[in-house]
Amino acid sequence: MTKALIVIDVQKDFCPGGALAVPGGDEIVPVINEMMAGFDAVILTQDWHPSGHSSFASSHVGKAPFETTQMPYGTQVLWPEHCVQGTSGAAFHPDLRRDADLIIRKGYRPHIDSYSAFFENDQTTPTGLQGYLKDRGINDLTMVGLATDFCVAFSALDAIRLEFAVRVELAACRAIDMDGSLNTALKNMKNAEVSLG
Ligand code: VGL
Ligand code: ZN
Repeated sequence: MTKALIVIDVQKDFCPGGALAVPGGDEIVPVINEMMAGFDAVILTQDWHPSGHSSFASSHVGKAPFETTQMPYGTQVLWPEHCVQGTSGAAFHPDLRRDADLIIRKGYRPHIDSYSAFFENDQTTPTGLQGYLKDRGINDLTMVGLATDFCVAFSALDAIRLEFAVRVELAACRAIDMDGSLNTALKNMKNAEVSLG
């Protein structure tokens, strides 16, 4: 088994004080830093939206953050503006170790959001991560980061579909948890046989 740690979106905007703060988001940073030594590869993902991105409520007339809208690819939650390319909010948490092998950016196409590290929300546009892992012979993934119920869960479910062995280390994740989204995500991951720690 060649094992990778996939660190999802540990960025300033998802930590307390940020534009889309996840409660306790910063608490996981030392836990993740500590875990990094135990893997053959460490990969960071970075949510990376152009300004005016279609996942922002401000891009839709009459919509407020956390409402939903219909996109060509299905229902999309509308978010506060966050992780805009090149802004300080899009930067990694300042204490997160940066000595990773790869940083993969996602959410940079204006008209489509991307929760998963593998595919955008249309479930078909690839980010390239699958090819990278395959080329390196990596078949075993541990996922940590933000947020459990969105980007971490979508990444874990896609990884199972792509036939990786997948573990989500819940002690190194934090959730947004809106309208029962955390319970739904946990249930979906259990049903898909993601190993939950
Ligand atoms: C995320 C909402 C919007 C995440 C990213 O990282 O879970 N959530 N963009
Ligand atoms: Zn985003």
